[in-house]
Amino acid sequence: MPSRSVTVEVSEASPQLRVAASTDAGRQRRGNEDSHLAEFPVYIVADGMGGHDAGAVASASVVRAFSGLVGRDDVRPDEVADAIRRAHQTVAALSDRTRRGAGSTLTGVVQVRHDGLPYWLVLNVGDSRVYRVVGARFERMTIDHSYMQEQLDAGNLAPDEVETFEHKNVITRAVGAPDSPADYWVHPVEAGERILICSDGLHGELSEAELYDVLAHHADPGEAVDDLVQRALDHGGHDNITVVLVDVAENPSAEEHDEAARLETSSPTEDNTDA
Ligand SMILES: [Mn+2]
Repeated sequence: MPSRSVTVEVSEASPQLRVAASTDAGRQRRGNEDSHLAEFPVYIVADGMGGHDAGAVASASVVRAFSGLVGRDDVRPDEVADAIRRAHQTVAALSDRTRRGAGSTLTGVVQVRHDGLPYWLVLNVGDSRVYRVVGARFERMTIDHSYMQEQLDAGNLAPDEVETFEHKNVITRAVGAPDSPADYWVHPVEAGERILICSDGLHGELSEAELYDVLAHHADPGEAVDDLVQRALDHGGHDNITVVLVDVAENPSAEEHDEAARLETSSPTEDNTDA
């Protein structure tokens, strides 16, 4: 029985964020080559590849390249680019040393500051993904670097053929591989938004409609993450599954008002009738 735990964390540096994360080896793979980091202001997933344990070592070193940013609320975009550069160097060196062609995907968001305001710096190398829910809108924030995406872009593959496409696992950029720059997008942090970061062990098993359904069903990030991982396992768990979910509070001050209102309206007599 693989161990799996979901923790919901609210860090002091980011009281407006509720974060849950979980990873599972799945039902087919012996080990787990995914790694993740979900500590303010860094929320990233890395999916390693390579012989023996090279994939696990690669994804772990990608994540470690970001550890110096943890706990800071003043990270600049160029520091994120530096972390990615360090990750590239470390994995490329590992690849050379072990001759096992180690590589890793990397995707996620880092909260950065620009002119005193918080933004998400969205980053991606490979085919792990970032999605975002805001209101009833569900959107993908990253574009896969994969052979499948290239075939879609070229019009050689129709969207309804994706499910049965043979070469789903072929990626065209990887951390540690040549010619693999990261894509970046910048996004203001928005009240009430929910950011999902995942490896292909999740988005390869669940349709985007099902991803959205599960997210819409659970207000609690820990429950949402747990349900997502369980469904990926139920769909076969063909690959390692990693899920990070970052919830931005609707409106922090409104929430405090709600709490105050609840305290005012609950009297001891009401509690007794309930019991
Ligand atoms: Mn994978």
